[in-house]
Amino acid sequence: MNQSKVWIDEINRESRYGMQGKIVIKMNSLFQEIIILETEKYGNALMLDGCWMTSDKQEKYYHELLVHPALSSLEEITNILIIGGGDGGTARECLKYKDVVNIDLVEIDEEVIKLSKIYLNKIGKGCWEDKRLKIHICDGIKWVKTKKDNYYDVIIIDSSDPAEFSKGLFSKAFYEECKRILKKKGILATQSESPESFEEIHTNILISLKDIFNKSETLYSFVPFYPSGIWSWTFASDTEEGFLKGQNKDTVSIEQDCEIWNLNYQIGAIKMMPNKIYKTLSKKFKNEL
Ligand code: SPD
Repeated sequence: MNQSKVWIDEINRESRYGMQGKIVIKMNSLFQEIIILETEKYGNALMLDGCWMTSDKQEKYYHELLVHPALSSLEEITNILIIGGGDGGTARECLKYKDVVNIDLVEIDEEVIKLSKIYLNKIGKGCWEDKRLKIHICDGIKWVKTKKDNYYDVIIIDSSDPAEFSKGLFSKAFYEECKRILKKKGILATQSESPESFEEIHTNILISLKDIFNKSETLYSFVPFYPSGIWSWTFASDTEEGFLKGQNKDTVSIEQDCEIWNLNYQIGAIKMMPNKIYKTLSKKFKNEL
């Protein structure tokens, strides 16, 4: 059947962020509504519960900035935990580091992985066949509670926006558990929402991470069809050494392979904190920023 194109919008208060295309999949999993839309400009796009997650042709704005600031700054990376990330984009970027031995990808919704393997395979690419990647269909909050102390080098939270089943991933209790299972020099990386369209959630994430870890930095950049376009990623650690300084031996070759991220871009993005966010944080952290 020759299906006609429709507009699908993410509604964020009184704004809409939409794309036009053909619906490839529209279904309800145990957790959420899943839509895959085939568009001309952005390729196949994934929407979960009314929120855009990713698409073939804009995902690098998101995944490269979530992964490389953390991984490029560690000399040794053995074990990585990805919470969420069922489209495979985050795992694909992590697997570029040759020393990575094991990645636990913990995704609550099996359907997201199954559909991504079929319809978003330009994003995950070969990650699904890489033996270093282990898939666990499980709630990330439960997963971290079962792991022993000092286990992961990097924990990456590639979540959707806070919703009934995912809001715990934005809580202080969850970040504390992450810190417990991170190695001493380990880094937590999380998407930290938009300073414009989710300002309160965004500042709460930054405040929680600053309260819990010795160091944290937030990068600001763009994801074309997320609400308001401006997005953020936050990195936190207790390390005293070279935090976000690009010291991994693979950094130069990975920079050459990336479309958006490089160390210069990263330095600029760290300086992009909107002044209103800076002022909010300054009230609490005074001379520590
Ligand atoms: N508003 C959308 C936030 C989604 C962040 N996660 C996207 C998943 C891509 N791997």
